[in-house]
Amino acid sequence: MSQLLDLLNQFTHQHNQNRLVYNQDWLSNQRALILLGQRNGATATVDDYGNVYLDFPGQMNDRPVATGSHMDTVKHGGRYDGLYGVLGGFCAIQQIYEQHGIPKHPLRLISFSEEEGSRFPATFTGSKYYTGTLQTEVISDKQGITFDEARRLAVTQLQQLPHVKTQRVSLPVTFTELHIEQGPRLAESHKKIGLVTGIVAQKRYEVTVHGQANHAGTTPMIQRQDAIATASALMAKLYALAAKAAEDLTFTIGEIHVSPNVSNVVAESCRFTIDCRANTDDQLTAFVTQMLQLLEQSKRTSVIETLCVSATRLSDDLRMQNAALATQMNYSYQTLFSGAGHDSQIMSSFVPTTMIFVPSEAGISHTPTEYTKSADLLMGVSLLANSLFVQANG
Ligand code: HGY
Ligand code: MN
Ligand code: MN
Ligand code: MN
Repeated sequence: MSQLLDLLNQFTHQHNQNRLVYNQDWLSNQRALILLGQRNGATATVDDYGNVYLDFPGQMNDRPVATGSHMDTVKHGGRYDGLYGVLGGFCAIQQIYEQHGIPKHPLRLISFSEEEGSRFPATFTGSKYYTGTLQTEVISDKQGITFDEARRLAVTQLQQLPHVKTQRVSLPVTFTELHIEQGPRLAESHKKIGLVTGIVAQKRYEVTVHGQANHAGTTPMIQRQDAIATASALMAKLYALAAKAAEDLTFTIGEIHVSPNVSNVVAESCRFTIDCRANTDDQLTAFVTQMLQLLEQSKRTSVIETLCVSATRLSDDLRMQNAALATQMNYSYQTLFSGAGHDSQIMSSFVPTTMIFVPSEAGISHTPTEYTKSADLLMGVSLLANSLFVQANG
């Protein structure tokens, strides 16, 4: 089982966590995954968005039971978010063939191309493309490279690898995603496994406050249209509004871009992002309605919605099956709701879907200090292996 730890080291070079979709680290990891799968009896397929599917044989040649997660991570991210579900899924499948031989139904490992929306302002593009729910529009990264240019360049290199199929892939029977919790609940409860009941509703926006560039020394305060002054007053009001909202609501301004961003020039524009989430669609809608009214009242402000995902209920049957397995294995577990978004949110509209969490030390994630103990990583893989084994022989 140290295969998982070796693979994590190999796939993260122990330093860089900049696996932004279609960049060099992303490409080398997807390539390494394809070669790893082919060396272990899998048929590899790469679709036109760079999702990698490794199909392992079953005694019957019917729809597979699937596991997987996303290969990309946020900028300045951690070692485990997404990648643990891909490599842990691979190790769990290997465990089944080693210990039990060929299962009745085939098994599929999916490495989704992109989930985070960290390089381009588009999220879940891999699982949305897989499920046929992706609305494409022309978008570019901060260097002006378009999503489609980056996609074609990277995916062509994967699709040219020997023995790689290049087609769309049909949906599996079920989907199970292994993931770090990325929050504090398991660390606080000292439970080893989290079985996920549902995933938050999420909306993201891009807000631009327009001002007028001018001289920092000669422009009287009363005559300024200072975009930073307007934006910072607006942000303070938004945080105050969020503080009064539903208890589980989260409100984050994660990015701020100022133009021209020069110390002796009054700011011409200030663009910032909003990420807000709540356990139910109603709670989120109630907050967002007030938030948009606030933004409308503010002068010279434009707002674009960049993400909208509904709250998602995951499969109770699969979760209860995993609870029974965890009990048999003597693994302490708790059910919990996910404040992080996941590809399972997209998959669950099409096939029965469940998630298995392992603890994040001190609940930290989306930073290089993201950490999960090896023993916890391996327990997650063992439970996943048993879960997939039961499903693939059902
Ligand atoms: O932002 C999230 O919730 C996830 O990590 N994409
Ligand atoms: Mn590297
Ligand atoms: Mn993430
Ligand atoms: Mn993730």
